[in-house]
Amino acid sequence: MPAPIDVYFWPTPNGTKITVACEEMGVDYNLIAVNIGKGDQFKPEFLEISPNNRMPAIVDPEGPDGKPISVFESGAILQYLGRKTGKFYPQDERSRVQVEEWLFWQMAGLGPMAGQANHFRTYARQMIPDQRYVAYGAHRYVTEYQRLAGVLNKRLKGRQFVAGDYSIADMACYPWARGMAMLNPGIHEGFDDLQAWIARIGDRPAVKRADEKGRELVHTAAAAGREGEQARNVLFGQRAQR
Ligand SMILES: N[C@@H](CCC(=O)N[C@@H](CS)C(=O)NCC(=O)O)C(=O)O
Repeated sequence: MPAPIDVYFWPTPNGTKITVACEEMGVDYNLIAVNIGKGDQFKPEFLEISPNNRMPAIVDPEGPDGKPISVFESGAILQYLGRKTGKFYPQDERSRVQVEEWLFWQMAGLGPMAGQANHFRTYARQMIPDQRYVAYGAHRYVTEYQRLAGVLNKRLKGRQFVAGDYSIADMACYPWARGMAMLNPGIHEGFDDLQAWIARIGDRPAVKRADEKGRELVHTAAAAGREGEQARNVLFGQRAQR
């Protein structure tokens, strides 16, 4: 029996990619709460494995040559787990290239733009007095998110999944697209193929199990943390460390 992997996690879209992947691939894992609203991401022991103070990260006690390995960045973690298990990350070069195209498209586009859109729509108005910047930022990033959602919708026309069979590319894109639909009702209006794909992925038992584990983690007393203004200051008041 392979030893369980430690998953440093909080149930955000980037975190959920990894619990979904573990559930889908049948990887045994321990969840370790990184309450980002409370500042757990700055703990020295976490920074040792994730120097950018962001979760998710993993530690696999049985990495290459049987020795432990840590991995940060959700895209790198998905690739690592896909290679390790041989699942949802095809080996044939043409298929793999397609999966990587859409994985990197998510990492560099869909995720960051969705994150900024939510920031300007939800948090920025509580952070700075000059609302003109807030309005411009919200417009800029919501528009760009919708452009990307349109690209994904077009890609999904006549396809069940983003890149061939169900893959780590779907696992990367799904939590962001779903999260945007939940926070911004109507944002996918007219994107019927995207909406059908969100429903299709959300129906998968592994995705439901991953969501349930995320909810359970947040409800544990150990994971409870700061809310509101304190959490906003932890997340959005960060400056360069020298
Ligand atoms: N590119 C990184 C982004 C990770 C990321 O932004 N994580 C957020 C939560 S979704 C986080 O840990 N935030 C903590 C902070 O901002 O201090 C990845 O995909 O792993």
